[in-house]
Amino acid sequence: MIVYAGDCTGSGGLGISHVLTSWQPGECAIGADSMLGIMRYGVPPPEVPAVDCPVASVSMPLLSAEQRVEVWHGSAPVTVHRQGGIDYASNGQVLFGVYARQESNDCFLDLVIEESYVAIFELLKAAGYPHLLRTWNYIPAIAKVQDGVERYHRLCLGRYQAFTRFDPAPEHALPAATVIGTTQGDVVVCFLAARHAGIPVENPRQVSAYRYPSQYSPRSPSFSRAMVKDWGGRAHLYASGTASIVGHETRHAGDVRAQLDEILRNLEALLAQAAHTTATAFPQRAGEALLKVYIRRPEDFVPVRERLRQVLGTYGSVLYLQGELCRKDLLVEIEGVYWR
Ligand code: 3EB
Repeated sequence: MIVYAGDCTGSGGLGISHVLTSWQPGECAIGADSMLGIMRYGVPPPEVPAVDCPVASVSMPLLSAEQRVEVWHGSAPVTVHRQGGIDYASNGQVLFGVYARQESNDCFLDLVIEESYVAIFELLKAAGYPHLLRTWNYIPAIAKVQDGVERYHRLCLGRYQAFTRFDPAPEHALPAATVIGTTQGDVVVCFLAARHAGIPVENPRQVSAYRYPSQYSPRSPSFSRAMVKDWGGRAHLYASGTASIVGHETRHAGDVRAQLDEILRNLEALLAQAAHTTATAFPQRAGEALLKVYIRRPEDFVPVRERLRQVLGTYGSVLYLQGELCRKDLLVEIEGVYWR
């Protein structure tokens, strides 16, 4: 049963749907042969019907009662591959991949991440989908210190190394991204790539993450605030995990409600900037969207949901997840797919 379906019409279109985990094959209007990938969240992750496509299993509690998974699907049949630990599916225009890696004690996270991204870039080049549009990085114990360096900082370091190896000046082609901490399980990197480039968008209210001062990380985070991609008739905007950050500083430490309102202002500004740079309007409340809301403390779920419902009404579909955020003072973060 599809709860909320994104667009998947037109040639080469890409759709994203939130589907109840209780769905049975045949009951779901998405053709099994056009599924590019599934992202499932839960501890343990929910069962999904056996379909031949990459499945990301993220050990992260789903706070909403309704169990849903996110399905990425196209309008063309996919071919599915497995190569060096990476599962990926492509359909001629878009490639969706999942790289899940178990960590060993003798390997620091920067090296794990560098190797993962090098493998991803090599795969994308070889497969003919060289443009990385969007990544999701789910990392066990993201805030833990590993040999004197916080693991999020190690992630930034390893990611930076990999990006600069393939492009000495990657600032203007960085993908949108999310980095969230999990409590257990593999390092999971999901990614979306295309044959043709998208347009990265920055947020005028925020310092570009790749220009953050070094107090946040020895190497600045390699991501853009959003990526706009025209799939041929339909345009999508992938908003990176957006937090209560203005300039480069956290705002409203300790106040989840004020952080949420700051995030909504940031998303508003991001969508306005996207309209300006790409000449495509993505209205925050009149268009369509799928959102994922990451909440640090489970007790903040109900007030956050109440406030979001107040602001957004019944617009779009929202998954509420409990995860650890990259900075200790952040309580909530929102990522989104917008389309029109
Ligand atoms: C921030 O804006 C909040 O390192 O890829 C959000 C989304 C954050 C992605 C990343 C980090 C990343 O800095 C943290």
